[in-house]
Amino acid sequence: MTNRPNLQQLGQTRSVVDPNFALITPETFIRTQVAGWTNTTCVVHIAPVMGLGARFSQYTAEMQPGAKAVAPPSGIQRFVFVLEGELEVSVGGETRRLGEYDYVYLPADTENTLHAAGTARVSVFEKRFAAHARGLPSPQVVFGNERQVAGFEFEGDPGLIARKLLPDEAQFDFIVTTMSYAPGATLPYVEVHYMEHGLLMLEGEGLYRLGERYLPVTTGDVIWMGAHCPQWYGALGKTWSKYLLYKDMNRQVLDLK
Ligand code: UGY
Ligand code: MN
Repeated sequence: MTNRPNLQQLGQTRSVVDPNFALITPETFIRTQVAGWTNTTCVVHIAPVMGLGARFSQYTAEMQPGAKAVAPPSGIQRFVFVLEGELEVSVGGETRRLGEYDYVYLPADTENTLHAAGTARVSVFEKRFAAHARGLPSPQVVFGNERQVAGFEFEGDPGLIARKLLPDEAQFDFIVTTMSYAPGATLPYVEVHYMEHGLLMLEGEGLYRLGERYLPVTTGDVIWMGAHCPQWYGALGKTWSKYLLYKDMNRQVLDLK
């Protein structure tokens, strides 16, 4: 008999769902099938069906050997980030192999397939392409590796490194970045902004301020932050922490619902 009882079995969890944010922790993840993905189980973390105002989806796809995914329905963009394993992306007559921390951005209405010969775990963000951006050139397919993206010091702090995984250009209506924190580093101020976020803790641990709560977070946790959700992070532990961060960008402010 352990003196550290498993509190999950007593109805306890670190997950919190609030009207303007959600912390969703792995002990509450539920696996399901998602249309367009075969031989794959998905954990859908964030989706408009939450009813809290999210305008994008974030899910983890666990691909089994031979798994495939076809492009999402018309009008939807997809960003895929490889957490573990390898997969092949076929798009524009070209097939590329992606490994750990590689990623691809697939614009809306672009024929493509994903295929995993072995097992792979990927983080996926999807967003309906914003109509206002249609006067601009279409966003192009983007491939990259997070570890090869040049970082920059966020607000001049060498302990807080940001990396932009997508071009910071007006035709893109969202961006994905990573934020890396040395132990003890923090966001320099509480942010309040009208853009929403989806976040996956990739490495390390710390304290996330969401609204009025300070919540311990660790690798594997997911966070949704709605518009104007006060947010701040402080890194704890003895290693750098890093999170993957979705943020909507470049839209007409009054078109948002
Ligand atoms: O740029 C951002 O919005 C970012 N610093 N937010 C965050 O880390 N919660
Ligand atoms: Mn922010």
